[in-house]
Amino acid sequence: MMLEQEITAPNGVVYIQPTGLFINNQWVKSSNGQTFASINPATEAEIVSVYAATTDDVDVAVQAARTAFEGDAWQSIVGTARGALLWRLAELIDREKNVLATIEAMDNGKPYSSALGDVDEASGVLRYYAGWADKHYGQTMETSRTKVTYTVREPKGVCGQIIPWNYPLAMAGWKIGPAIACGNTVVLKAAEQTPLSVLYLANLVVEAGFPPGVVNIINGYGYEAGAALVQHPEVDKVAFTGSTATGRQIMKMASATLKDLTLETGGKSPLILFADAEIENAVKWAHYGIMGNMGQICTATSRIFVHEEIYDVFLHKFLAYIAKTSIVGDPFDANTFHGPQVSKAQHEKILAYTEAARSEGATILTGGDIPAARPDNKGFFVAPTIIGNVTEEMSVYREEIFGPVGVLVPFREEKEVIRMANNSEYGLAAALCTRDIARAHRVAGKIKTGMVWINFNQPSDYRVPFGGVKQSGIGRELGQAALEAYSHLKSIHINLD
Ligand code: TXE
Repeated sequence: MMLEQEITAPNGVVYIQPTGLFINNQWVKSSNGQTFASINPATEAEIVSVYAATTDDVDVAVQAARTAFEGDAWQSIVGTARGALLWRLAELIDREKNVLATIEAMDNGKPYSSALGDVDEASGVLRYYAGWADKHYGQTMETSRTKVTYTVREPKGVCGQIIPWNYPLAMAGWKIGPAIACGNTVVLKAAEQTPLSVLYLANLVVEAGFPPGVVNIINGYGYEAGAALVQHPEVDKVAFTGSTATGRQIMKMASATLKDLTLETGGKSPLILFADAEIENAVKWAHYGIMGNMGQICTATSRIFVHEEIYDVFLHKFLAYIAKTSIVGDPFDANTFHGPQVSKAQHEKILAYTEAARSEGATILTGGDIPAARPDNKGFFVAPTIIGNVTEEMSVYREEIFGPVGVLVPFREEKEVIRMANNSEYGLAAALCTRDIARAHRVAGKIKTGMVWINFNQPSDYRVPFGGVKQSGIGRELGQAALEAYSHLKSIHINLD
């Protein structure tokens, strides 16, 4: 197999797809030649195969990142120059917007229009951290007349970054931006389901002028390449976004060398609609909160609590809104809101949840199955699904489904809904709608999550910290907070006596 292949995407875009491992600014094959196929989830057809890193390949990538980190070129570079590299990469991403969004839509299944938004997110976050690269520094502190004491910010070193498949490009931007701004070098591993867009990004890394070994991008299986990256003694920090189960395994593996960790894992986020909520707004954000990106958002509000006074009117409007807005179809059709799930495994997992809900006595209010109409009767599509009549013990209420499946739960008292919202092992995000400003602040303060949206839902902002509490993660990404995650403080004491 070659290291690149010409692809004609379903929308007619023709481009050259890299398929190798990107190490030291060069494309290489995996050491034993192993590959895996990337599938277009809308058609179930293979797009192309890519090389999958072995443990040995991970070692080569980590050594490249280590050599780059210790080397003069990177050690002598100042923040302003690192910022310039990130800025140039952002410019190139914008230049390649059409191709990148095409790859993302084809490989992930998300509508092309949303994929364009992901490309903007990737370049936006890189520009944001380009700005920080020379504005993150230590302090001088007064201790005594005979001493001078100051702190400096130092990079952590080689960062192993493992990203999921729901927002590949955007997640690559979230991870690479702060790491490079702080002066680290990285080995980034993409998810098996969506290997393609980050490989295209790798060519832009070279074009932007990054020294070899500073940004390395590989594909590979989680249990093999991912685990090797986490366990590698030369990796100083691991940043992971993915499932809570894998997060647990990573934590265990990282404990061997007490690695610094940032984990962004699962969620079962609540949306609370109070009786005084502006109803059309509530409907719109309830819909986006669970149907956006086909429900494959870590902060998806999959538990929707509705005050009993507005339950009936909300339900009526919500189902009508879903029917009108969640148009199922080909990701490249401009009318499509709702593409396929990312993979066959996810498709099956989601349908198993709706089946379990049915057999446990819940009521499927809409969806619950493969949509009646699919393009060419193919693709991993799941109909937008809302389930009522659930109990707090049911798996659809408790577990992260990561699909377009929400449960609707009536409530009467504020105290009661806060208890129910917090009754979860997760604590990533929450949203609430009310016109009562005191209630909004009070409830936001009582919800045990890392993020709360009031009178809207979901849109994160790269200027604002992102992350969870409880089993939804450790540490924060985005905003100034991410700089803490990618640098440590060194204290210098000078004796003047
Ligand atoms: O996730 P994994 P999967 C949740 C969601 C979904 C479920 C399963 O509920 O249904 O996870 O998805 C790498 N050592 N989320 O199986 O396994 C893997 O290669 C090191 C929520 O795809 O967590 C990929 O790059 N790495 C989530 C990444 O981890 C390992 C987004 C994520 O895969 C590894 C995705 C190992 N042992 C799924 N095993 C969110 N928080 O947004 C796997 N990986």
